[in-house]
Formats: sequence, C-alpha cells, structure tokens
Amino acid sequence: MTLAGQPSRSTDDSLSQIAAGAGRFFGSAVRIEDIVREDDLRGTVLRECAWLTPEIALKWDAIERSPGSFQFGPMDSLLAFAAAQGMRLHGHTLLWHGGIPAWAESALVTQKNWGLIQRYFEAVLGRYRSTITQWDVINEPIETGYRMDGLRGSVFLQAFGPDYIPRALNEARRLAPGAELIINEFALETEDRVENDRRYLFLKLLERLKRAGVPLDGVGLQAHLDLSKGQFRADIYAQFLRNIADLGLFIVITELDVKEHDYIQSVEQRDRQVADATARYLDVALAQSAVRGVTTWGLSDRHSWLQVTPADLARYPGGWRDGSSPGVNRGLPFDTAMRRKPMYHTIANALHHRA
Ligand code: 9MR
Repeated sequence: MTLAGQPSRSTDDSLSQIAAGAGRFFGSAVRIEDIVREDDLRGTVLRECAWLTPEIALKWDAIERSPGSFQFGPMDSLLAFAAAQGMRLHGHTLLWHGGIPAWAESALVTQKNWGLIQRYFEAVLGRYRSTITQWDVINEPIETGYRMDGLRGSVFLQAFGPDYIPRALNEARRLAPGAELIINEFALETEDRVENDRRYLFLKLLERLKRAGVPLDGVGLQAHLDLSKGQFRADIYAQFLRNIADLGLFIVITELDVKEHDYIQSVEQRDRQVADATARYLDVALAQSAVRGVTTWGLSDRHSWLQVTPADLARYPGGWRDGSSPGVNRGLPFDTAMRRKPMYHTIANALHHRA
C-alpha cells in the first residue's frame, strides 16, 4: 500500500494548527487500510492531525502472529504515510494484556521466558527506534480488587511478577535510548469507588517506579469518556494531573472518545451531551501544563470501536418500532459523513487555551 503523489497537506484552521498555536498537538488513532481506501478520511487526517497512533498495526498480536515471524507491512505503510507528511507517530503499544498473540500467551504462562518479550522488543524497537520516539511500553497495568498493589493479573504478572514493569521499561530504554517511555491507562476520570481506587493505585505505581529510578518519562491517559458513568469532578481530576506532573512526568491524552448512553434523544441533544462531556474533561486536562496534547481514538463515528450495543437498545423496549434506528455511537469529532460535530468545536475551543 503506497500513497505516492500525495499533495502536501494544508493544516490551516485545523485542530493541529490550533493546538500548535498553544504549544500542543492534536492527533488521532488510525488504520492505514482506511486511510488508503477512504479519500474523505485521508483528507481529514491530513488536515487535522500532527500525530497518529496506529490503532492496531503495532500491537504484538498484529506484528508477531507466529513465533519469530514478524509482519511489519501495515505499520511500515503507516510510517511512510506519516513521514511523507511530517506527522509524528505514537508507539502503541508494547505490553498489553489485550494484544498478545495466543501462542505467546500460553508460552509466557508455561515457560515464564523473558526471552520471548526480549525478542519481540528487539524486533519492534530495532526497526522503529529512529522513527517512532514515543512508546506506550505498558498499557493498562491497573486492575482493582485483585492485589494490594493494584496490578492487573495479566499473563505478564503471572509469568514475571510485578517486576515485569521495570524490566520492560529498562529493556525499552536499552533498545531505544532516545525514545520517550510511557505507561498508558484507562478509566481514571470518574468520581466513583472503582475509579477513585484506580487513580490512587496508578499514582502509587508511578511513585514506586520513579523512586526506584526506572526509566519512565510520561503517562498516557486514555480518556474513553462514558456518559453512563458518574460525575467528573474537576477539582479531583486537576489534583490527579498535578500529582502526575509533580513526579516529573509529562502527560498525553491518548484515546479520547465518548460512549453515549441516552440514544433515544434527538441527534442534536446527543451531540450536545458528547460535546459537553468533552468540554468538561478537556477544560481541566488542558489547564495542566504537563499535558502535551490530545489524540482522539479515531476521527469519525464511521470508524469508532464504540458501538450501540444490544444492552443499550434493551433500555428502550418501545423504541425504534417504526424501523428507524439510533444509528451509530456519536462519540468522535466527525460524523459518518465526515462533517464536523459539536465535539469538534469543543476540542478546538479547548485547544486554544494555553496552560
Ligand atoms: O480500537 C481498537 C480495536 O479496533 C481493536 O480491535 C482492539 C484490540 O486490538 O483495540 C482497540 O483499541 C484499544 C486500545 O488499543 C487500548 N485501549 C482501549 C482501546 C479500545 O478498546
């Protein structure tokens, strides 16, 4: 897949230009197949984004489908596209319990062989260390209700104990000395018991790593917002961000999108709720100077991983009897026809402000 002859992009009056004006960046998760296939998506990506995150192409289960055999095709194509346009890439992700090839999952548990991780890190970082200089080395390590230290009972933990985190970060630093190393985490926004605990346990993990001198440079906050969840408390979240910044870590908002809840309302009302939740969140996040920028998890509702689920529909037993439908989840800045929605303007407004 190549995109030769691509016109050089204009980012006038775009999210990336607004962000750059305030010393920040805007980006999106993308799949190169969609960019190649869909002209309107490609144009929007080229106009709006300064950073791209591979939504799938850089995960272990995409790269090493069978032991020792590496498939770099889609990632190389995305890299070529980004490089030709002067866009930066966010390396998502090295160790994630949700992205391990099945063969590695069982091998890790039975053999407890760090060499498997080392071989994979060497292949990926060896290939991309000069072109991708920011990595989610660890993705989603926190899980409440399992252990006192709040670490998820992933195969990495089962095979190597809590030491897998410093070990992976040290390995990444050794193989890509110039890269910025990140831990990326989700479900840290809401004011409820689980997410209060998750924020606390996440901070404790960061503190332990920094105290031990482990090479960790930044934190990714996914920000998959969810309108079915409880309150977002600005004061508490601002304090959480301050605590991270006080550890000397930078912050990126890595996966912003919004899961809707009230699908029965008008499209205008739905879009307003999504935009309001985005504004509440970004106003606090972007008031913190350690936050370098915002990446949404896709640009258009056409490509979102968020779906209207059967459980969502079951909440409205009398709904859509006339054969109409609630359509797709509307939690990204562009609709399925690639038109800007209120969420877009909310992001633009929020990005205007310097911290
Ligand atoms: O959006 C991604 C989806 O298309 C993939 O099927 C899935 C598994 O690779 O991963 C999704 O992205 C996840 C991200 O990598 C980590 N945070 C949660 C994201 C949404 O599930």
